[in-house]
Amino acid sequence: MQTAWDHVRLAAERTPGHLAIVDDQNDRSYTFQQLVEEVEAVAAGFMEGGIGPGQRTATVLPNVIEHAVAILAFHRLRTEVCLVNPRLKPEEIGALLREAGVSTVVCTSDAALIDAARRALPRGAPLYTCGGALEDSINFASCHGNTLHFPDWVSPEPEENAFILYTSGTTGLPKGVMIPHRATDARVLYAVVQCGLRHGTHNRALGLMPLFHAVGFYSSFLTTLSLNGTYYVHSHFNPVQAIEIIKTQKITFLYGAPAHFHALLTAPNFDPNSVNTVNTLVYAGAVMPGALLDRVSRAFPGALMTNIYGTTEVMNSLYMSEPVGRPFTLRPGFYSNVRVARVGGPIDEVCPDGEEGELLVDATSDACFRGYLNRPDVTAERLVDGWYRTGDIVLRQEGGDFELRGRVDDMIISGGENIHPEEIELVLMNHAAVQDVAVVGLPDDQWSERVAAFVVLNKKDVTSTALDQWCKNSTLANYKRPRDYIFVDVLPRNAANKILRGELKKLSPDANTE
Ligand code: 01A
Ligand code: AMP
Ligand code: MG
Repeated sequence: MQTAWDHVRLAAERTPGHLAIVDDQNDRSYTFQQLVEEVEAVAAGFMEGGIGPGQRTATVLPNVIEHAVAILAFHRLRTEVCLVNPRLKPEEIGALLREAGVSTVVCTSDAALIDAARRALPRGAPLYTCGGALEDSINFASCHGNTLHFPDWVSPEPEENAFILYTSGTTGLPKGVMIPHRATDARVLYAVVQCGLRHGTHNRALGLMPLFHAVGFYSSFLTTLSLNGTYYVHSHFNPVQAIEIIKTQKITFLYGAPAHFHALLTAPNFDPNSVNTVNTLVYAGAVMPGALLDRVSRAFPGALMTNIYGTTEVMNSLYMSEPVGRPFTLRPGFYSNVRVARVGGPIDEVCPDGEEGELLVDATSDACFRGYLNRPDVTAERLVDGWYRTGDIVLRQEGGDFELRGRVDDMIISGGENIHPEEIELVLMNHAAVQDVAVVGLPDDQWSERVAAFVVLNKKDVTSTALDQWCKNSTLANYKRPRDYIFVDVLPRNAANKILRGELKKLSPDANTE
């Protein structure tokens, strides 16, 4: 078993002088040797701040270079790292940090976030900020300890948590997915086996995917470093700048959500000649609409393209090489053992080929998570007798390929982010003018699915702009806000009073009347 830190330090032994990571904000870059030294120095700084093995730590950061360093330094100290999405509102972030019982946080220098983090931490706990220290926080840039007496690296037990990654649930706080160190190798290897990567210093990756998601950390960042390639930091996604980096740095490996590729192709400076060094193009997180798939493949004619289906919980399960013309077709990956079971039925009620059912994934694979933090109830629902219930509806074709058909639940995937309608409905229902509301995902070229709210107003009148402002002022993260409001007289419901979301999806958003 190699942990993430092992992958990086062993890569550094192989090519100490090769560039490991390059920052897009300033001139900073680290060779593998310098990266190891930087991580050790920061880990020593954390240790002087009282951080040590067995504790739970957290980051709330975009893809800045400090984020990569902080994660590795926390692993070097054998802490369990909670990676929290900085796009969540401070109130929700604070609740997650409290729930996880973290001993320290590295976050941005946003005052409201610092305040929320401070209130979630035990009294006197160190709080590190990137981009300047505020109030009683410590500037991360000055977190360098003395490595002279720093303890030698002791590998953690395979079942120790490397990470707590978050995935949103129907209601309430996002669930913490506990990922052990033994999962690391499998979570890195699948991309090498299935996406056409080879070991070597020729690999140059642009870090499009957020480091706080499974794909961003394991498949983009760690895979690149373990191959002795160079990871180019992209601190805030900006398609114009991304194209500039691809061109000037001769990027070879791009791993993104469909929404990243949509943005790149629509950027004013996009030119296939600027991106022709890309030879490995991978997307994951959502279906890439067929029309976009065609455009991407024409824009990157020299790249081998792979569609990767996976989950935070079990990582890669299905994939498709050269997906053009078959956006919903996937096949099992090299370590996956999957089955299709009747929706709502027991796990051994396997559906015959050609029949829709829920995709179950072998949970005995090394890549699999250990359960949800503090949520034995949900863990027991999703992890059943060695199988993980994905919640995705698929159909197995006779030849062994799988076709993705939808979701068991009402989850929307916008830009590769999961959004549960219930969470948004709750916020909108609290508005005085809203009598009834249902949120659904509508097909969208940019976001794969876009959030739309069908609203029944009571006697009070309200505009969609006012409802949007209401959401902005709520605890809901901004990216979850509805992009369309459609005002209707009544919501279609069945005899059991359940909203018929399928019927709503058929209503054209052009029916929007403000
Ligand atoms: O009205 P405003 O100003 O608030 O609009 C803002 C944002 O709210 C909005 N926005 C979004 C989204 C979104 N996902 N859906 C709808 N709206 N994200 C942002 O866009 C306006 C501009 O805001 P921004 O902060 O500048 O946004 P960008 O930086 O341009 O963000 C767009 C991105 C596509 C980059 C961002 O959504 C993103 O990074 N998405 C990728 C998410 C991802 O990494 N998904 C994979 C998760 S791992 C789980 C998984 O699926 C998997 C798959 C395979 C696991 C394992 C395997 Cl093997
Ligand atoms: P998460 O719950 O954040 O780990 O996201 C995993 C979910 O994203 C899966 O259950 C799928 O619904 C969706 N997903 C991930 N990759 C793909 C893909 N390549 N195509 C379609 N849906 C995907
Ligand atoms: Mg942006």
